[in-house]
Amino acid sequence: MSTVSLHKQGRIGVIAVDHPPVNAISQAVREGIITQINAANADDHIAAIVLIAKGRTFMAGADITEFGLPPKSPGFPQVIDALEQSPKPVIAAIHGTALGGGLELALACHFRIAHEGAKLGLPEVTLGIIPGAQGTQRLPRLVGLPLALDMIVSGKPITAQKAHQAGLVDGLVKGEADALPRAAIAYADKIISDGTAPRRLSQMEVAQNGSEADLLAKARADATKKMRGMLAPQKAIDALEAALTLPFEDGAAKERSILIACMASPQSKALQHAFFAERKAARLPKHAQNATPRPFNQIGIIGGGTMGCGIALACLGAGLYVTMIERDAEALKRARNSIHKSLDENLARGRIDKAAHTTQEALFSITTDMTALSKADIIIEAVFEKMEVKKSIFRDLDKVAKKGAILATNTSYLNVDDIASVTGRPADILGLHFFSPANIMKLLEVVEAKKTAPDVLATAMLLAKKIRKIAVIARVCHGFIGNRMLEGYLREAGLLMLEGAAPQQIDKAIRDFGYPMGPLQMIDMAGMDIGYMLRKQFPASRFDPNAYRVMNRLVEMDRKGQKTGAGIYRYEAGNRTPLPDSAVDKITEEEAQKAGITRRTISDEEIIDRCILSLVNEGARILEDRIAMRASDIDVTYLYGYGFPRWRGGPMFYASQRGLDKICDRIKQFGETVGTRWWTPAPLLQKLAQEGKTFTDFDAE
Ligand code: 3H9
Repeated sequence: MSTVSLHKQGRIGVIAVDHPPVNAISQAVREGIITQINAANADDHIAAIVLIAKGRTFMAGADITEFGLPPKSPGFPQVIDALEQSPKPVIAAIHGTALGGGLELALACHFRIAHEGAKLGLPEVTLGIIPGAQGTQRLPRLVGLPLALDMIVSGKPITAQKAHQAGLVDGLVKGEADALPRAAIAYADKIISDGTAPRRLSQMEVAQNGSEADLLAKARADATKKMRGMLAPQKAIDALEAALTLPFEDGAAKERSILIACMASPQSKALQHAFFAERKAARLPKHAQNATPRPFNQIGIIGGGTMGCGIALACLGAGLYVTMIERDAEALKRARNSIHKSLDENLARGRIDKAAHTTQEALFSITTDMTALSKADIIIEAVFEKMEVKKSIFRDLDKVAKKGAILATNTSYLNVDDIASVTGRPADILGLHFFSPANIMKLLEVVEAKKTAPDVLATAMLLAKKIRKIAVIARVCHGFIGNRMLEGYLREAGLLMLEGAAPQQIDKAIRDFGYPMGPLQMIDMAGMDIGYMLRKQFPASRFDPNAYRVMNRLVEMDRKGQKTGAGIYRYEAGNRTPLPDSAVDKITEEEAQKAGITRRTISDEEIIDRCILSLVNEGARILEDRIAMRASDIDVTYLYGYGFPRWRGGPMFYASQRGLDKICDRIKQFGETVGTRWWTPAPLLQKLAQEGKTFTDFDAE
């Protein structure tokens, strides 16, 4: 079967692209479309042409795997020309998603119809580039500047309905998806009988009313604020401005030169890495690849606190039955109210409709009777982070759960092998580490314990997909991937404070690096007492004696963070803005003196390197210990669980991009200035640096 075929249906030539899984516009697709357009135009029996795609979607964009490789002919401009210049009318018939280059090809066609379930968008900025197949020039000509700005700068797709209202598509096809080919033929037939001439968007002008300069300025300001640190959105606005001020050909040339510059940028490489890393993370390890997931539709959740309720909401949203267990009537009432309140809020904010609200209410039940879990397929324990409490629950579960049920713990630090060992079914046990709030946060660490069965792992990954989480597989160690690395990051923030950097300097430096918030703001938000209690559970020798001096004192003064109105920062009533506090400065100075530390001026560069390179160094150990399967999994963990800036690709990609030799040297430098206990390069890092390799090379091997 050829990648692009042409068949005739009456007077219509149907060009069908068939390039699974998403009909990405590879060289073969580009060549095929040109060949078949020429063939259709040369055929006297064909009066109009339909461009359609087979499989689950219309073309989802340029083939990203070709990026960075030498260009292969024919390029996009030739395909666009062939479509737009066709003397016979060309109609794009869209189902699934028309994204990026896919939508740009559709815009080069003379008319567009779409199935009602389709989505249309130009998501290039999410890959650090701009639409480069004249999308920035044609889209505003068709739908006007405001919507074009919205779609291109945000990168978010719009629904077929909205596209229809805006004139982006000329016809909307209702019913089953297989109605589209018939509707496309009917539409083309009508174009022929009406004698409608091809409509070429490049020959139109962008409608203008004098508000354009303001719109562009607002878009630039919004992008600076909402897409902090990202270059592509600003560049996309430049290209859209060209559509207003230049003739089509010149605007298209400007777009192309911006695209080429963006393609070469470190940001686009990082964002493309993030795209593929996210998809790679979903792949099971070899030993589980042939495992058949166990069927599931009933989820048990033990514990109705913030975490348990968040997990329940995520499961309800996916249409799963949830039975929640609470320990007494009062806790039960609180958890039930919390679930109903959240569902009501979702309804009020338009996140779900009335039917979904009713369904989700009906899917939920709560009781204090553990035996209600006897039918559950997957049971997730989400109680207090204490080993003895968890073990006791798993002993009970072992008695109650049906044979073959999967028993998961939502621990964020504790040893899952130890928890599994108290049951007679360790193969059915694994960790599912959700991040709070669990109904919102995308990351799920799936922790494979020593005895976890392959089909249990496969089931957990399927559950993650169903509840729309980005799952990363981790193995057992203290804190798994994410929190094990976080320890060093927070340690350095604590030490930097003691050594002389003000909290606001530390947080600003990390925000300027691209995080949404700095480490100390984060600690205040999460509550300092959590770390305080957790540290008490482990031997003091695993922590730096100075890192938590200030935080410990603050907790002991009942300054736990935002929730007590004061922590590392102070907060005014009803306001979450962190304000500097001289009382904390005083405590810090006292603690530095006790620790024998002479405070000094610290540069932002040192703050960034100490916080970020501590992540990288521990990440290298995690990789070496096989806690993570791939460096890119560590990146995904940090992008989705900890706010690491996506346009930097994740800590491991960032280090690779900077050069592992340079990273190693910097770590050794810190070893000389602040001590070697934490600042000795991980053996894997040293090895890769010596061999001139990157973490990406390590993944590829
Ligand atoms: C562009 O178009 C530039 C233009 O302006 C022209 C410049 C000249 N290329 O996501 P999934 C793979 S930039 C290559 O799991 P879903 C993906 O890696 C592009 N491969 O499926 C995965 O591979 P594997 C603008 C691609 O159903 C498999 O397909 N377009 C591409 O959850 C399945 O993908 C975009 O940014 C691609 N373009 O979601 C759209 N897309 O199985 C990017 C996917 O080996 N794509 N693959 O892991 C998407 O957003 C989603 O894939 C989509 C389907 C929503 C389409």
